[in-house]
Amino acid sequence: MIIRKVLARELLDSRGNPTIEVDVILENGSIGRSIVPSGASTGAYEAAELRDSENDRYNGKGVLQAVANVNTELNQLLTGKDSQDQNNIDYLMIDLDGTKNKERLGANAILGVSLSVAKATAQSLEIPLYEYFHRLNSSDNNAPYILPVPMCNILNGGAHASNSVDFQEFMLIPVGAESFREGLRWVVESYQQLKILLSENAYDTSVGDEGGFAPSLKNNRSALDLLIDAIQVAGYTPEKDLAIALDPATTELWENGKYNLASESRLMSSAEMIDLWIEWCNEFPIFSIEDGLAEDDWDGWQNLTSAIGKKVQIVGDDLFVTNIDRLKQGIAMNAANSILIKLNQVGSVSETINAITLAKNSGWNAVVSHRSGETEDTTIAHLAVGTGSGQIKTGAPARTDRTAKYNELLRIEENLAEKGIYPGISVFNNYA
Ligand code: 2PG
Ligand code: MG
Repeated sequence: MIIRKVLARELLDSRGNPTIEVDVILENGSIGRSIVPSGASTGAYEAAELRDSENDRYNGKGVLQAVANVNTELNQLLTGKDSQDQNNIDYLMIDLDGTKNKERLGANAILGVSLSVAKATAQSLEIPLYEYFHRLNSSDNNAPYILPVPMCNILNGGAHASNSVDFQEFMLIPVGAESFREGLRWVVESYQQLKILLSENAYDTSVGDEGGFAPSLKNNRSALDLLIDAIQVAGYTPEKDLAIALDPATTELWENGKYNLASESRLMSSAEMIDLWIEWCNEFPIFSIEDGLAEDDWDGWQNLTSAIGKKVQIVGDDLFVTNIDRLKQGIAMNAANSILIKLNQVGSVSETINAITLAKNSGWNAVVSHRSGETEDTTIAHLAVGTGSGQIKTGAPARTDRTAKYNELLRIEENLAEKGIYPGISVFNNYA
């Protein structure tokens, strides 16, 4: 399957910021197309997103240089290459870029090509993308297909909203459902009830970047009370049916060695932050905490994991940035027990799959994730199923940039029928 042409264009993400779309066209006429997402609460160790910062189009956020890099250097590099050799293609691009964090050509440019090569190949093989990822991920074609348990962000704060809530994401996980479809419905019904509860209590029902409601609450903890109420009013049982996951994204709160909870005028040490998570986990059915500590607070991560890592999923996002070297360090240090997986944090399909494989082989969980700036692209739904990661985090069950992924998972579940397994609570067995 020979690559005929690679070309890119600039279009928009869900925040109205420019992003890059890449088409890969094969000699046999197959086409792969993908759009790259973009974060707001980005980690310092992420691969570099190339933006045209020196010119004032789109306030310096244009991606014309990244587009040009695809249309010239990457097109030249890959024309005539075999699209089925994903690893070779990814590493050819990484070598041509020549920097540690893909800053020369841009991780956005490289990832767009990498994804579209995989999609064009899947189309050429006449198989769904999730099946192609399954082949790339595993030598065993009979390995089961696992639908991801969704973590749905129904209340937004932090860098994703302009309300008073310091912590970024309050999510529901349908651990007790029998299927993805059923679990998603439970979340949707709770999300709708949350809106009613907010209006009844005279809170704002506008939404944040990921489609969750973004009310200004009296303190951070009230978000948890509201989630529990919403679950119950919707007719479900907290913990048994729907558990809670948090992404407080505390790198954003880290200032001079302290965590600044501005809405509560509290400056907290790492130890105090850990105490807060322990207290909340004792009081609420919180099964997962992502970025409970900042990206450089390695001691804090070790302390948190040794305190509650046997019963709570401790997920590193900014800490690991889908980077296998940082993940190795985290595993060696017992600094967490799970990793968040974002394709654009590392910038290629092969490196992403390598990180998932290392996590799984080390007994860690891997949660495939969207970015806060998203598009209609549904690749991560296929990645989650194809790699059997077992979990996906892709925002509220509202707004097309978020529901596009959930809807794709509904189609995939239907397509897989009895070949697809919804793992439910069992993804948390390591921490039971
Ligand atoms: C996160 C993500 C996605 P962003 O912190 O996990 O929810 O946010 O894309 O802004 O980094
Ligand atoms: Mg995060």
